[in-house]
Amino acid sequence: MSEKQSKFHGGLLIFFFLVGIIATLWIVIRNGWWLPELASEHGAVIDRIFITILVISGILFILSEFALSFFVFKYAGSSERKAFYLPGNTRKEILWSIIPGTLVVVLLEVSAEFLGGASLWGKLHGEVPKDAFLVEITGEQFAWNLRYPGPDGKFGRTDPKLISPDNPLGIDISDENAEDDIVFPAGQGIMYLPLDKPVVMLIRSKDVLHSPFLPNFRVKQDAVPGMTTRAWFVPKKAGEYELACAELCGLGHYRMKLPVIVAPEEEVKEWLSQQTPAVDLYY
Ligand SMILES: [Cu+2]
Repeated sequence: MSEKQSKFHGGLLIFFFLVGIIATLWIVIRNGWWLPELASEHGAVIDRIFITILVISGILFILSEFALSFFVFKYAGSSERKAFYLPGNTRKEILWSIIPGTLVVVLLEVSAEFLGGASLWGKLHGEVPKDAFLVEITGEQFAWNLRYPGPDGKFGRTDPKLISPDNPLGIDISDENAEDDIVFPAGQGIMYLPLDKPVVMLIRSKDVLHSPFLPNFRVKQDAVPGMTTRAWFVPKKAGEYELACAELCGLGHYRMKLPVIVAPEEEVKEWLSQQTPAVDLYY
């Protein structure tokens, strides 16, 4: 490669880097750069950790990209200078492994200990509050099934062998806990949640990996076929929100959204009492 070509390539790298920055800024200024309005109790801790990591890694990213483009440009191949062979330098290699390694550990410690990450993790993955509001969400390509436990507060048994077009979750209606369950087949439900009350979301999948994502509540948890995963949170702001699928699950992935409404508990109870229980659907 000639010296001219080489300089040209270095210049191109800087050019595309700048184009990337300008395009990113443009998107951010146009659409906003942060997650939608925070509406859950624990979300502030997540935001704090998120921003801290973003700022630190963002600064490092920009510095290293500029250094990279600068060196590519400055030390471009030259006909007057011979390329020379570097056999490797163990001391330097150890150094540039230890420095980023230490930085990652420091970042981890800072977010876990000082920003509240560890205790929040313990809280969200430990015992769920006893008086929580239950809702079950089951992903399938490409929509969400919903189920509420009904007045008894217990979900009835399900069996994959009972799944049919009329019984999309395979509810076993001979189980007494199943009779009052309220089922919304794929794409027909609303996630109606009580304000200021812990909500436990039981998460399942009928086919592949999905991931219910509630950006306003800073909640995201994978739906894994063959098991029930769980997420819980406390909605702190009434309003209308949206749940999306955050796991690329196939061609119709973008269609997997579900309306979410947060309202005072009385209103949610009233709405639930107007829905048809499983006993009327499956007997
Ligand atoms: Cu999905």
